Amino acid sequence: STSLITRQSNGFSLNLTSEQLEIRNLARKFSREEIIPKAAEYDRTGEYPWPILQKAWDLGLTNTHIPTEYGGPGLTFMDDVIIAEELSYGCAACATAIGASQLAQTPLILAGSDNLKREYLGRLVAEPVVAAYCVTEPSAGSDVASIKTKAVKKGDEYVLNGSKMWITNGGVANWYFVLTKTGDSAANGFTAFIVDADSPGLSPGKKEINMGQRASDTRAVFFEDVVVPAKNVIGKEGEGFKIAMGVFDRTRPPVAAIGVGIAQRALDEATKYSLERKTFGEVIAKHQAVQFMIAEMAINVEAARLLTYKGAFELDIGSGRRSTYFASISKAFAADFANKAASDCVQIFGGNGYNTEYPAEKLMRDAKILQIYEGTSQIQRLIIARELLKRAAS
Ligand code: CS8
Ligand code: FAD
Repeated sequence: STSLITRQSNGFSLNLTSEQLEIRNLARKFSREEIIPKAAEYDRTGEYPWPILQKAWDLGLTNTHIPTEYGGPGLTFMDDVIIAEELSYGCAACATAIGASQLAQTPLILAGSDNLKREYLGRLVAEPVVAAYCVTEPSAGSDVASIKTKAVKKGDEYVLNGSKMWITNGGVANWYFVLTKTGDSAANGFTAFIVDADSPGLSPGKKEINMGQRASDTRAVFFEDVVVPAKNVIGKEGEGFKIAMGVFDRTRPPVAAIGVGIAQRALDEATKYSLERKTFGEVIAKHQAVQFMIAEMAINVEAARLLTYKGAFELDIGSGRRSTYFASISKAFAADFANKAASDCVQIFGGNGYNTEYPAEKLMRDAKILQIYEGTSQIQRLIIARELLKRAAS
């Protein structure tokens, strides 16, 4: 893959390269033409947006991190956040369905054996199927180290028992990344696996009916004596926790990008509406209180996008240092601001903003989960403070 650094050898630049602009235009056109017209209907029915995913796959807008040696496009994180923003501008549920599959691929790309990569990344390249990332459990979300799903080694196999909760793509995945507990400490007591969806004993629960992103497929996933070959361990036994944390460092900037997409859409819809709607004899855009809400949205959209690019840039420079700090800063800022922007968009639409005939309320429902999944806004702050204090103390 072409790294951002080699593309921008003149030093610091806020210009997108011609290649990045091309990628953005492709994703933008797709989002405007194929996603926006159908988003409200998918939201209403909760149907999984397979036709959209299929077309995104055809265009090369999914599986972007899969390296070229495994048949993928090997794009950069910068490319990825550009795509994620455009897709979520159209519909955040579609961006999440695609993003969750990329989340599941990341541990494999990061730490999987060549054979595992060939097999499981290969499937995603061969046809438009998706994967899922199973960490959270009914009694453990923020506190990953307290998960209970067990993997017990028997010869050349492991037997998995336990249940996962809130798994995106839980009912539609071809394979699952699964974090299990195999020892005592966070540092070396967890083991990560790739598990085939058709493994006997693995069963997804019912589709959860959520507040927003309703076309995204969220389910519990149950494991009852599921036999997994030892070759499906990612990395080595005991390395799972650190692999999962390393994955979040790489997937939080793309989640931030979903927030930027929602916020930009909120700004655009609010601006357009403010120039149409009249009160007291003039368009509401003439009222300073409305202008200030729009200006505030613009300030924060720009800031959220820059922080997201910074998170991606830190990953693309590949210096080997942990990019935990910027990943969490971008995710926390964009997630929190997307909620403010969507709420202000509803406000500018007035009563119409509260109604499903207009796009504003969906943005607000879709934004909320960004403060919860991939680590809550509180957990991002905990991580940022830990990173900061660790540096200050050293
Ligand atoms: O529990 C951690 C945490 O991140 N919690 C949040 C959980 C979370 O984000 N869940 C998301 C689930 S997936 C999801 O929601 C998908 S949404 C749908 C898809 C959308 C796509 C668009 C924590 C709170 C950060 C840390 O927990 P602790 O138990 O306090 O662990 P620590 O003591 O900090 O660390 C234990 C060891 O791990 C090492 N570590 C920690 N962070 C990292 C990173 N990289 C590598 N290694 C790491 N970032 C740490 O150093 C410890 O090892 P030592 O050897 O002891 O030094
Ligand atoms: P809890 O951990 O119980 O937290 C409850 C509240 O307490 C939160 O406000 C939290 O911020 C706060 N809190 C907890 N600990 C602290 C602390 N130390 N300091 C301050 N505040 C704290 N998980 C996956 O593994 N894969 C997926 O694909 C996936 N997709 C999801 C999709 C959806 C739609 C949803 C709803 C969730 C998804 N999740 C997924 C799970 C998600 O990551 C968790 O819900 C999230 O990490 C929070 O965990 P929890 O729900 O158990 O909340």
